[in-house]
Amino acid sequence: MKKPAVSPSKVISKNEDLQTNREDGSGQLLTTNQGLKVNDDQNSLKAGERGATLLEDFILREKITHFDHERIPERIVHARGSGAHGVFELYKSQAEYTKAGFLNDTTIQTPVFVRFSTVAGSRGSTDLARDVRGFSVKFYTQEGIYDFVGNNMPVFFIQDAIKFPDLIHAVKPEPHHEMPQAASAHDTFWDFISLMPESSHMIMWLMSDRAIPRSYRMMEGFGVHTFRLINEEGKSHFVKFHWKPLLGVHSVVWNEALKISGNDPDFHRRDLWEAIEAGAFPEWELGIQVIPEEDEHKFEFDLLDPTKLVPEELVPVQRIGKMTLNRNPDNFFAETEQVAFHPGHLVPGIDFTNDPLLQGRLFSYTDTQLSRLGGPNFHEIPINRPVSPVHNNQRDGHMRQTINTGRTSYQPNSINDNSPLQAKVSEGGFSSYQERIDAKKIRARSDSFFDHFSQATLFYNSQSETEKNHLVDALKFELGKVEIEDIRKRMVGILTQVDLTLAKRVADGLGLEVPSGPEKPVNHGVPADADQQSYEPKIVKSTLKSSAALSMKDTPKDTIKTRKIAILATDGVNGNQLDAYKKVLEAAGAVTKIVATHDGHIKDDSGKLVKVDFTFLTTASVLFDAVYVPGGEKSIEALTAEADAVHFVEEAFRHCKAIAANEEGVDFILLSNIPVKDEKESVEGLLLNQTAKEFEKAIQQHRFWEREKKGKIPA
Ligand code: HDE
Repeated sequence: MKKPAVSPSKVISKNEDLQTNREDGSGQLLTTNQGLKVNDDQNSLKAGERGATLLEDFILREKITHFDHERIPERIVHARGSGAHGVFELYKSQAEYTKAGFLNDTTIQTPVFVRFSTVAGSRGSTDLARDVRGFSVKFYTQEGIYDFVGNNMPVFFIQDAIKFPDLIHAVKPEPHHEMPQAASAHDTFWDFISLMPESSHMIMWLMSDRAIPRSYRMMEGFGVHTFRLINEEGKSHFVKFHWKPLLGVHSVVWNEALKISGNDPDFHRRDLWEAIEAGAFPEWELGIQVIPEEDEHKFEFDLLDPTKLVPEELVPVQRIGKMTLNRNPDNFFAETEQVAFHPGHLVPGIDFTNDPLLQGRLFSYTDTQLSRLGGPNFHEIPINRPVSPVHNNQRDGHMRQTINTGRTSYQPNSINDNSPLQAKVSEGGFSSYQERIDAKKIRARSDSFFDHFSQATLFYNSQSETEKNHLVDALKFELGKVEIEDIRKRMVGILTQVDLTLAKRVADGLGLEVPSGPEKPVNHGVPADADQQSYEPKIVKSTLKSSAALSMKDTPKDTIKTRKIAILATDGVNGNQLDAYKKVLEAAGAVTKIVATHDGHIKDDSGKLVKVDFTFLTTASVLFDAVYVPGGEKSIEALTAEADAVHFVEEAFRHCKAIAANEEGVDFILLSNIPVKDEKESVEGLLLNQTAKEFEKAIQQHRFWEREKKGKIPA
């Protein structure tokens, strides 16, 4: 095993590093930016009390000028995001595969900063858009910054970086009227997709419930591309990176997502923030799929093709470490907005492959920061600077913070003994993996990149019945919003190549005939002089029929930690029942909230005051994971008279959530539109006069999809 890169006592915490830049005005006197104490921050300097304002007022000018320039361009993609600090701990040295210090030394806690995001929407858009989620992790390692810049889906829409601007232009609001915001359900997106069969696999993921996560804390992360791990001997292995959330992978339903967007567009941001504030630190395990270099061509697909995943049945995921997010940022702009990720921020022991999508990204990420963060010194912004030393001859530029001392800023030099000196590989110097390349310079796509459907089919076949239903509904919704009928038809043609039943179900929903196959020519993305035929998708059948890891069905369902439970109660509630349920649920780590007909406090049946968290005006069932209705004659009378209270349980039922009720609370359920005749009738996830422990077990299941089969209730 390699020697530890550094002893733990020497590890610089990012938190300490940031301390030098923190400012706290508590109890301090107000000053200008020049440190001048300000005497009057209420009135500008005028010629007389009612007089014109004087240009001389440098205090007013400084304040207004700063304000005028307080916005920077939002990210062209992934503009909407939320961040948190944490640590990464390694379970076992991976020296066999990589010499990266943070993947060798189990005694080091590597500081990380993570940013989750949606892709298409603007900075202020809803968290619940049907979209891919970004999953970026900045590791502040002892050998420099390593950025993992991934998504919550393991594949991508396109195979070559040159198509990225087209993809994003197609999904963003349409240029003539800037609509719709944060949504792919419009003509230009599906026009592009229907002409790009290579996106079929990603479309399956995007139309699945993975695109509407319950929480950032409950989604997976993927590096997407195949990367390389390089060990001390210089041997390379291919690797796919995964993040597996310890809370399991959970989603909301589409009808719920639409309503959350209105009720709390910050739903995911708030969820992450509140969990960390409450000390319920989100955790993910880092997984790797390692493939020996010799096996590069052993698969039915090309490892360099980012529209393909490596099924876990073929190469198991080894869990090698754990990331825990344990601290919220102090300041959103300084940290979450200014953080700059780049898949090209590497450490020795990790390297790229020739995936043509990855190769293009390696250009884009620095380039975009130049306009977003205003110049080449963005690495000096506190959140971006490494905890390891930086020495080079790069100088000057906008907003330079470092004061480089000495006469030389060039190399070779004799004046400063040639410093800073290049590092030998044995001293930790980075040296690119020496891959053998013997090829023509050519604009082309590899023949091995033309199987566009086999893994889309594999994904579809791996879904549970419920997941398939949701995927069909998502396609019917999205294509139903498309106005140009030819685009809808072309998409159904593409779907015939994924699965005929899928195509038929979507076509039925759209009132279309199922075509015998994709339109010809199916692919308009053909170079001018290329032979159309050679760009036709190849029909390859995957030998693997299904892969359990692609479904969310069997991911862990053994905890209710951080789940939000609404307790519907008002004056006269049965205090014993309320307390007993609260105790059990909170002991299991859930968060309970009292939702009442009025704010302030309610009085239970023994006269005890109970604090109200929300009224039916200030919250909604879609913001909770489960609902409990305790008994109490007066309380239930008032709730029955409150239409929003009845709607609350009906909607929770429609969204397949666990619902519990006791005594008079059961009458409340029976009076609602929830299809249950009496308390003896067994309905999945509906717990009438049962114990709080039973309720806890039900909440662990997250959702009771069986209910959907019996039809939706109006809610
Ligand atoms: Fe990005 N991407 N991307 N991307 N991407 C950006 O960089 C780009 C791609 C991803 O939280 C931008 O700093 C190109 C794949 C995340 O700050 C930009 C291509 C994956 C984030 C950019 C891709 C990603 C970005 C915008 C195709 C998953 C948010 C702001 C060649 C593996 C990072 C920025 C954050 C952000 C370019 C494709 C993930 C413009 C050209 C594939 C998570 O540079």
